[in-house]
Amino acid sequence: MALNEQKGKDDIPESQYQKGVKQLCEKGHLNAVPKKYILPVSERPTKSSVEDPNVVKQNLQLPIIDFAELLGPNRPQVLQSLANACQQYGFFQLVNHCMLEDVVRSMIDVSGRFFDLPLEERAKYMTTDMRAPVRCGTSFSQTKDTVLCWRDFLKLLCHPLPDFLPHWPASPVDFRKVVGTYAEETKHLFLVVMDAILESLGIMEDNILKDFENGSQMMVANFYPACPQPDLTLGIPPHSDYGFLTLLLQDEVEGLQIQHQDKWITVQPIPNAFVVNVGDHLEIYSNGKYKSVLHRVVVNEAKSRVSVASLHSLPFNCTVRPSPKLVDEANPKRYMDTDFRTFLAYVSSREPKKKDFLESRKVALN
Ligand SMILES: O=C(O)CCC(=O)C(=O)O
Repeated sequence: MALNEQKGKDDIPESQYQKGVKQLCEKGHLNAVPKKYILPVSERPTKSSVEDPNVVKQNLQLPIIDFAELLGPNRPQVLQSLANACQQYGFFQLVNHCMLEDVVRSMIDVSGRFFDLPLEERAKYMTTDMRAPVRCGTSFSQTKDTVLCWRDFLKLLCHPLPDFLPHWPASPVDFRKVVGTYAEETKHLFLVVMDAILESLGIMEDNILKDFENGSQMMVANFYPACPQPDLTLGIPPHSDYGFLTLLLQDEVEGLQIQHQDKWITVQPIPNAFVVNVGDHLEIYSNGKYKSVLHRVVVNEAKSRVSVASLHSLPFNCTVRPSPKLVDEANPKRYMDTDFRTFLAYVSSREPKKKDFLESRKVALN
């Protein structure tokens, strides 16, 4: 018998939710979204601009940065496009990058196969300890969310790789090899893109690039099951990312939306491209010049979706502050210094809402 018939729609035991939304769908054969996932009307995604003027129906063409061009004679023009993208959208799509298509495809594939494993296998990695090297979970902030999100995730700490790899899942059998290769190549790509971003900010000789080589890297594989009533819930609620840059791979199913000029706009998946976004730390470091933009994930009735986000920042014990090169009398310091411990304490103490953390670091200017 279907789970929501067995217990009544609002009577699913809490422990069942903690096992994740994929398990809930498989056990429950759900034909309706359980109450625990139903957002208040004002927070629901709406389908079209007819229903909600804040949602634009057509897909947004994010600025496209051609990686090969960035490394060639047109670098100055590409740096200008990069600066425009980071200022106006906080997002761009990176195409023509150096990572082999096979590495990209295998990463999406092995992530899907991980979520296909029986619950008992995935449950080995379920913990609410935010510092765990491997953390399998569900929703956005599993222990704090009053309404749960329609997503399961696997978070992996990645750097230094030899320290963390032995903790990663050993199943599927090729998981460590595929994800390890992908993590290293993503880190390399991040360093090259970050170097260009520093140059686009006019910062050429800062030692920060050395720090990034030993910087933190966290990978999040997301699984969003098909949802019987996608208008009532979200895969991930509006949030910004904490680090300097996030490199996101999405499969061919759309779902990512970014806030642009007060509207939610869907990012069209481009095969083999990375969606790159500015995180809170880069907004702080650039003293507000580059924008860490709210984004969210909508789900759909027909297809499940897989994405993999790779979040990069300075080492966890470093302080992030506006670059002195971007602070002067005309541009006073707009953000307080911050570090990872402050961020963890902040998000552990409350239901993480929107850009709360970044807002909390802003200096009140007269
Ligand atoms: O699935 C996506 O497209 C976005 C994922 C995301 O925003 C996240 O993992 O923080």
